[in-house]
This record gives sequence, C-alpha cells and structure tokens, in this order.
Amino acid sequence: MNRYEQAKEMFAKYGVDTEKALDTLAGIPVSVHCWQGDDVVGFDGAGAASGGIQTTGNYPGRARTPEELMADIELAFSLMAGKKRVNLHASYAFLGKDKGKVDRDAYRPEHFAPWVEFAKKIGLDGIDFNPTCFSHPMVKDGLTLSHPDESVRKFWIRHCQACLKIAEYFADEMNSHCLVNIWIPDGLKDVPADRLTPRLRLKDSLDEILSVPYDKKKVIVAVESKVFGIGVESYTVGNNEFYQNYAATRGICCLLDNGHYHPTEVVSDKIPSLLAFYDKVALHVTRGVRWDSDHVVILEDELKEICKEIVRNNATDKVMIGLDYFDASINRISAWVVGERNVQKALLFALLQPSTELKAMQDAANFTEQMVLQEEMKTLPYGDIWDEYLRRGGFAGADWFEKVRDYEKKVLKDRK
Ligand code: RNT
Ligand code: ZN
Repeated sequence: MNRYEQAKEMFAKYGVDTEKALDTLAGIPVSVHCWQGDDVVGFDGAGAASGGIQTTGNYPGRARTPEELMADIELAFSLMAGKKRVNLHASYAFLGKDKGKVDRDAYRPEHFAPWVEFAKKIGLDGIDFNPTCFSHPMVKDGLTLSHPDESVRKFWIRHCQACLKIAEYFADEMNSHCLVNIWIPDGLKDVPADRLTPRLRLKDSLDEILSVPYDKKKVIVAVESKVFGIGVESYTVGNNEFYQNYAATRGICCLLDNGHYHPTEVVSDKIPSLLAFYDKVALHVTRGVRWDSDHVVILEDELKEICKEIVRNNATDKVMIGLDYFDASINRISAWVVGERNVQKALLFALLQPSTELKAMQDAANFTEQMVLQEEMKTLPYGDIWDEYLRRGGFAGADWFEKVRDYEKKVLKDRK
C-alpha cells in the first residue's frame, strides 16, 4: 500500500472521505493577483505603489514589461494546482497608441484584450478586476472618491464606471463572472475635524458608480474596507462599518482583506457573520506582520480557520478567494507559488476535517471530545493527501522550486 492509500484509510477511520476532498479541492477557484510580479507598479506609467500601501525589498527580477509579467505569471501558474483565475488592476492596461492620451477615466475593454487572450491561452477559469484608485496624479491630498473637490471625485467615479464595462467584457469573454473590487486609499494622517462628511461623499460617489447599468449576474461588485495605512493612521473613510452597511443596503458585496483589521480581529470569524446576510463574500488572503505588510501567505492557523469557515459552511461557491500580497525581498515567482499553494493546502486541511461530527459535538456541549478530535486531526498525514493531489494533477511536489531557480538563472538575472 502506498502512502496515499495508508493515509486514506487513516482518514476513513474518522469518517473522512479523502477522494471527495481531492475532488472538491480541484474545483475551488483561487484568484491570483497579478501585482506580486512587478511590485504593484502596473503598465500605465504610475510608478511605485502609493496610498498607504508599500512594497519593500529589492530582490532582482521584477517584471518590467507586460511581456515579462505574463511570462512570469505563466511559470508561476504552471506550478499551482487547481482552478485559477487572474486578478488584474486597471493600471495593467495595454494602452498602446493611447499611452499618454487616454487616462484611467477612459480606459476601454480593448486596452485589456491581451489579458483575455493570455487568460484563454493558459486556460484560466476567469478574470477578476480592480479599479486602481492610487498611484496617480488625480489622487489629491490622499483622497479619491471622498475628495471635497467634485472634479477629483468625478474622475474616479468615471474610472470605476469604466472598470464595470471592462469587467463585463471579461465576464463575456471568459464565460465566468468578474469580481470588481473597489479599494480606495482615502484617509487622514492625523485627528480629523470631520469624520462624517467624507463618508457621505464616498457614499454618493459609490451610488453614482453603481447607477450605470451593468449585468449583475456577470459583474459582482465588492467594497474593501481597511483600518489604516502608512501615512493615513488616524482615519480611513472606507472603514469596516461604512462598507458593511453600504454593501448591505446596496445589494453588493464586502471584500475582507485579513490585513485590514485590528491585530486580534480575525477574518475567519467575520466570514460566517457575513454569510448569515450575504450570498457572496470576497476575500483578499494576505499576511500582515504587525501591520498590513502584505507578506507572502504561509500555512498558519488563521489561514486554516478561514478555510474551515468556507468549507464547513458549504460556502465554496459563495466565498470568492483572492490573494493580495506583494513581497519584493524574495523571488517573486516563488512568492506567488508559496502563497497560492498554502491556500490550497489550508483548503485541503479543512476538507479533511470531520465537520459534521464536530458540529454535533458542539451542539451536544460535548466540548471535551470536540477538543480531543480537533487536536487528533492535526497530526493525521494530510501531507500524503496533498502529495497525491499534486501527483494526480501532474504537478511537481516539493521540487517545484527547481523550475523557479532555473528560470531565475536563465531569465530573471538579466533584468536590471
Ligand atoms: C490595500 C488593499 C488593496 C491593494 C491591492 C493592490 O491595502 O489591500 O486590495 O492591496 O488592490
Ligand atoms: Zn486587499
């Protein structure tokens, strides 16, 4: 009997069907962010990320052109098992002859046609999208949709509306929904004189964005809250309460980024709260170290808890899993692969739990056995199930890094 067969029997003793877990895992899409490859710079000339987010490190090999970024994504994705989507920012537009002439408020679907071609070529499940309301001269005083000046607000409103059109185009081309996630950097460094008015302006701006017709079956709009950013420590216009109420009253959805809350707040506990009210919940899976630092996702307890909430609540088609981190201090392709594989590993871990039994124990107030069983499950050989998952998909196991090292020697080292 091979290791998988042995492990399968061990899990079966706890009533866990490993075959079913493997099947389910293969069907859960993960939306992988394009911005890990170039340190959130984009193609439209914006330069380094701003607006309270920061990429640190100067590891060689940053993708400097669309061709380089696509080649890197292709390699990274080829090392990730399971269904994949690509998550794009508007700043990754291919402007061609429009460069310098067409600004973000007038981007059109055609500026993203190469991405569609690419996504189809590498067999992706879909494309997700984000308006880029940062790293741009029209961000004035650190504000976008909540700026007191109407012309600033209107520019960003037009940008977001343009993004809805582009999203519809992605959905049509890919024959899969497109999540449009709105995150803005708006906030203040120091104690505000007025906390309400900027929020009222943001509310109006969002209403205006959503007033354009778009196909709600194809385009899912989400708003992403945040607690603070670098340089915007005292006040964030789009905080959690603001967006949760906004989303609930407008029939859109919330995106939870697990780097965007106070350090002892956990997204795993928020997911089921939202599932009680919303049909869809979007995630940015990241790893904040002391702040929203966007470190590469590693296999830690909170990631497992997040995945448990998705799996045991039968919410794999309700929770849209996306990644959001950017580390420039290590090989960027490796960063992508490690993070994505860890999300899949955590999902597998969740799929291998005897959830029905554990829930029954909780309801019967049988907390002793519940703890014993939960702890026993932690040391079952789920690594053998993971290896089988990779093997069946034709993916390299632990030696995947060889390919990245090779690519680094052949391709990345020449990028200055
Ligand atoms: C910023 C948000 C936002 C960005 C990306 C690039 O704090 O997390 O999602 O990281 O859109
Ligand atoms: Zn995010």
